[in-house]
Amino acid sequence: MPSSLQGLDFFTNSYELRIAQLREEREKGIKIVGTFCLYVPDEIIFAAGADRIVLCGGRADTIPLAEQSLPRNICPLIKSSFGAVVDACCGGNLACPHVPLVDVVVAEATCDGKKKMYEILPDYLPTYIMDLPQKPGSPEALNYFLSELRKFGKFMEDLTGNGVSNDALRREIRSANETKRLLHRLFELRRRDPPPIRGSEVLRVMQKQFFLSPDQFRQGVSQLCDEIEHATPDARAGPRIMISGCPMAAGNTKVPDIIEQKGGVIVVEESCTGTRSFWDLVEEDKDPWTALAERYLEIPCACMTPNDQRVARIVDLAKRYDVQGVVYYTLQFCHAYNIERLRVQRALKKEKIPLLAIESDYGDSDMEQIGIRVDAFLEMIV
Ligand code: BJ8
Repeated sequence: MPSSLQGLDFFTNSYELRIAQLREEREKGIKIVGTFCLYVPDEIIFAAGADRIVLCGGRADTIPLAEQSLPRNICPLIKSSFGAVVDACCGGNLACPHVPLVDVVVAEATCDGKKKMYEILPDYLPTYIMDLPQKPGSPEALNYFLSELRKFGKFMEDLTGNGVSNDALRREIRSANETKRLLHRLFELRRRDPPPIRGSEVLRVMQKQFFLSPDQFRQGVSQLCDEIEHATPDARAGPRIMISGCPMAAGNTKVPDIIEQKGGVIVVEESCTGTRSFWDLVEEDKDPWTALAERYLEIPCACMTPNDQRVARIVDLAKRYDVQGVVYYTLQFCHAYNIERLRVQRALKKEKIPLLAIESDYGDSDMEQIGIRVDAFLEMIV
């Protein structure tokens, strides 16, 4: 069903503009950084005068190429991302325009699959790897991460020839916080009954957050919020659903599309393409490096241990959005999110909120089966 929200067209139409902008920047010598994870602070990249795009792959067509080098039984996001790099760097024809725009990849030590893929990436693109403390709540974690951020800042200075000053960092922290506040405004509107925008539409917007420039993205979200606040929404009756789990990179909308086709109403997503990217702001009134280190260590990613804050966040969001059921989404072979499901399920059970676990890849062979399970779940919770 086509959307009645015209503000969504902005995001579709801005794609070519952004590609042209990035090409122009490269011609002027501005460095473009490719990243794969929320843990790499955009604020440092922008403060150094560089630009960034996120290279996480959500497309299925780049996977066979990746499987020529990587094992088949690893997460599709890793394979899709790697396949796009190999294709672009070896003159392939899959027309992924993002990779050739990138001067360098800034990667991060998160899950095993990504870490090992990053060891092969330098065969194709210059790669810098930022380390992360695996126990972010430990007393040593903050200092360690702070030193990693400073090293990364130095790397960016050497790459661009620009200093990363505290003033520039503060400016970028304020800018990123502005984006986060706007997303809070959009997500707040989704608490309405019925919500004024579909979850699959919000996901497509959120995916653009990782591609558009901050200014472009804010313009689009702001216009969308203005429109929603003044529009009469289409009636959307059905059980209120939260999706929680792995990120859904651009090109991957399979599960939300199925949930909505079956009559579920998605009201919030606890993922890196949902609340995890914007929920917590960076403190603006302290040393900017420390403020960044503190905020980024709070990202509730299942690669970290223990990850109590994620479990608490999910319960909190479920209550806040009057959620009637949680669809727990794991990308195939993502052990971190898959195993953490158990703790999430127990916490939700205490609140009498049912959970449906779906593990899937980027193919379409399981669509019918997922549809049957979603159907049964929705019937159970109404
Ligand atoms: S902060 S979720 S973006 S690591 S690649 S962990 S799906 S097996 S993407 Fe992630 Fe950063 Fe955490 Fe977010 Fe699993 Fe696949 Fe690994 Fe993945």
